[in-house]
Amino acid sequence: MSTVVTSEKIPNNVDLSSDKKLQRALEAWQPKFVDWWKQMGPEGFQEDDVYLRTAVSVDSDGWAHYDYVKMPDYRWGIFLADPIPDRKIGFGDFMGQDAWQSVPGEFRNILRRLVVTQGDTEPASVEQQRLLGAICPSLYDLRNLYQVNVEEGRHLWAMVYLLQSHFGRDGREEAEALLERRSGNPDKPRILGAFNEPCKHWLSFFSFTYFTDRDGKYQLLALAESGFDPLARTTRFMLTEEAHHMFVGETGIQRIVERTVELMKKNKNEDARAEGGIDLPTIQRFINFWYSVSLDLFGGEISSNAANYFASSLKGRAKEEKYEDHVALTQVMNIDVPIVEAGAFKGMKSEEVPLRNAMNEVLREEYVADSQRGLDKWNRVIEKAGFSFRFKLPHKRFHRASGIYAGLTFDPEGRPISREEWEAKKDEWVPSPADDAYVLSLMQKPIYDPNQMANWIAAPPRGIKGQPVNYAYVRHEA
Ligand code: BYC
Ligand code: FE
Ligand code: FE
Repeated sequence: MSTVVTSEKIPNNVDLSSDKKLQRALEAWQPKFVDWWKQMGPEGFQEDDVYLRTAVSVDSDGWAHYDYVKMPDYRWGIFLADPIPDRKIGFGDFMGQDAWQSVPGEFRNILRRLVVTQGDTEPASVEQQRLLGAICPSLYDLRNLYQVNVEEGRHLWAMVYLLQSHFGRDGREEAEALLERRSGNPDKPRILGAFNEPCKHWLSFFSFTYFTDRDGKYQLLALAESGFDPLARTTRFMLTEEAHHMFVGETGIQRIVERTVELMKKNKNEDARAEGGIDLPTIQRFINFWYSVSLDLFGGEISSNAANYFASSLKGRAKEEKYEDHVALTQVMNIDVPIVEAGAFKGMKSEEVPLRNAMNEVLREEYVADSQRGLDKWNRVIEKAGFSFRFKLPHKRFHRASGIYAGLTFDPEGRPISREEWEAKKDEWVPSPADDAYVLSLMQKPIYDPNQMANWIAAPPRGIKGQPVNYAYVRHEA
């Protein structure tokens, strides 16, 4: 078991004090991070006590400590999962060799790029969510938002640790740049599409934590297989925290659905909006949006980058051990590719793609199956209430902005449609400005009384860490 030092400026289990140069570099970055947090982190609640869990070790029982903290004083630490003795590389061209403890020179650039891309998403999400406190449905939810935010901050630390400890001067420059890009800023945007989309209200927040954090889960699972052992160990521990983020999304939407069906029963026209709730078709549109932008995050269906990552044993498949073969040199995957001639869509054809080039699609398929589980649960709530509406994940081709379907128009069933038809129907399928305005209008009055819950969402069945639901999870003077 690795020793944990929490008394230092930067809590860690990587024996930071034995590497003075690295320690100085990280201690120099720390105040810049806190400045970024104060400027771009949660607005309006930085002085409040928040009931948060803080990672203090990587022990499977009791890795976290719960207490009130002011967010800028959160103890962001560096924690790597315990090493696996004599770990061997489990896939790709270097399969069977000893896992690397330092960066292989020939892969330095692509590995840095993977680490930077992962790292960039973490502060981006905090930026996207920074204004949500002012429209929160309860103190319970407010606390969950901030729990997610501080942990995304810690995930940034995890990647910055790798950059500072293994990539020399370029790593230090990348660590600075991670604090300089801004979500949604056209001059210095975050790297990946979904992380520049505005997250204006809590329906988007819950959809984001359900769908976009789930991309995080799959990308982290793929990186947890990495032959570069420090990356594998840090992502393994990040996954422990990630589970809560998806829980927040899944239960958040579930509670909205519970409340919606209650309001529908109350209304003689089964009209949830008339009762100040969020109607099911609106929820479906937000599912369509955040699911499709999250599908984009997996990268192109046919990707030489993905083949390179796999070949160089840097990024594997989720749970590589469940596959029989780990080299992927002889198999193919059939992918439906659009035929486009002179800019015009002519139909689809199935193409055999060498498996290594299809690794993004392999990971995306797992993500699709995992995403369905939440919808099944939400649908059971609707079914039990006696309504016939059911949520459905749109087709993988729907509303894509990257990969082979980008630039083409498909309906939610995946049928090709004309651009005119898309324009005429899109407001039924993805949220319109009017949907955003309606949802936001419900949230204008934030709830800071521990005994209250907003009208558009049901109370959770239980509180956090054995505390009651009406606990003062955030001590906020309204
Ligand atoms: N938006 O070969 P391609 C998380 C770029 S989420 C914009 O198709 P590749 C979290 C791509 O960079 C997990 N650009 O894709 C969740 C490439 O650029 P170049 C984040 C995109 O490289 C919630 C070009 O298009 N972690 O942790 O195989 C809250 C063609 O690339 C997008 C990772 O992503 C896009 N959506 O795969 C907080 C893991 N997609 O070469 C946190 C690290 C692609 O033309 N990243 N491009 O300049 C990777 O593994 C890969 O970079 C990707 C892309 C899977 C993202
Ligand atoms: Fe994260
Ligand atoms: Fe997350």
